[in-house]
Amino acid sequence: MTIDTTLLEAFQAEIGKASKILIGTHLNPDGDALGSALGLALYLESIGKKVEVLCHHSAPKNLRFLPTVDRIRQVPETADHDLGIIVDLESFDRLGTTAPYFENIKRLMVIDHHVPHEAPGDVRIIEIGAAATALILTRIFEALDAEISADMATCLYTGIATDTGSFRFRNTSSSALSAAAVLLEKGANLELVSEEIFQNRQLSSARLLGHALETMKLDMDDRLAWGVLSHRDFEWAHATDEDTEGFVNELLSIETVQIAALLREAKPGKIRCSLRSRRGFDVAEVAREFGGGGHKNAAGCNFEGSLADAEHQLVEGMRKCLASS
Ligand SMILES: [Mn+2]
Repeated sequence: MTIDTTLLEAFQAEIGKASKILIGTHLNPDGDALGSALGLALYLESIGKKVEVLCHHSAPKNLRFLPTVDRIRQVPETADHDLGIIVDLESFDRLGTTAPYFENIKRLMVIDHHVPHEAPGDVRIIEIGAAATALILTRIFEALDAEISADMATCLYTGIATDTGSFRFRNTSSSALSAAAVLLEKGANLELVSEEIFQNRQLSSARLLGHALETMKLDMDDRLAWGVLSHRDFEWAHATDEDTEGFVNELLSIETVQIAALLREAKPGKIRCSLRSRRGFDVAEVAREFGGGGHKNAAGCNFEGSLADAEHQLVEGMRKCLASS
């Protein structure tokens, strides 16, 4: 993957004109969202820019190891930013409460790899084929011959490692692997990232995972699997929504399963769904039917109201998807 020269020039021109830059990313941030935002902030500061980083939510437990993570704010400390850059974001409302700070900013740039629903911004660097936003940024920094510090490398490596499921998902391209190699050379702390992200399950999370697997439901010759976690289950396990990270992949790892979903009601009446699929099955389409989105093999959507209703609707959508592919 190489960055288009015109886009690279546009990136440089926008950065060149700006002195105060506001970076934003999506709510419920993952490793790519925060790794990209913080890595970009470190780069911009290294070339003398004033930078603030906003996110609707603060960093989840497993991402608190990220260098400079404490700088993330929900509200900017200063005004008059002359450029906003939003990363890893396909739709404006995913900025949550930070959206107003970007809506009225002088110039706006978007760097992302999702299938875009909306196309805000004056400059859009959107590479749908890229495994992670952090991969796009790594390629930009390489093309600009930028100095990549060890902290920047750890942030960017985290983005690529998490969005590729530690280089196991189908989006793991040769570009993702070679960028990871470059970042390791620059001092990315692979051991820290691996331990913090992939071997750091809370006890509450382990209990809830056990429950989700035990009560898992199967359909269509065991090709469809889904788990349902009610608010009561969360209370029983003393768990929060972030404890369910990765559960849906456990369902998809079952030999026969082609489409998997996890429905969870961490807060009463608010149901969040994660969808995963093997090649050939487009769960982003299912998610879009319910106002969500994502990638072909990894998507999500939300429901309000009864968990049983949400389950009924989502399972219908998944059945249709499985039958039509
Ligand atoms: Mn991403």
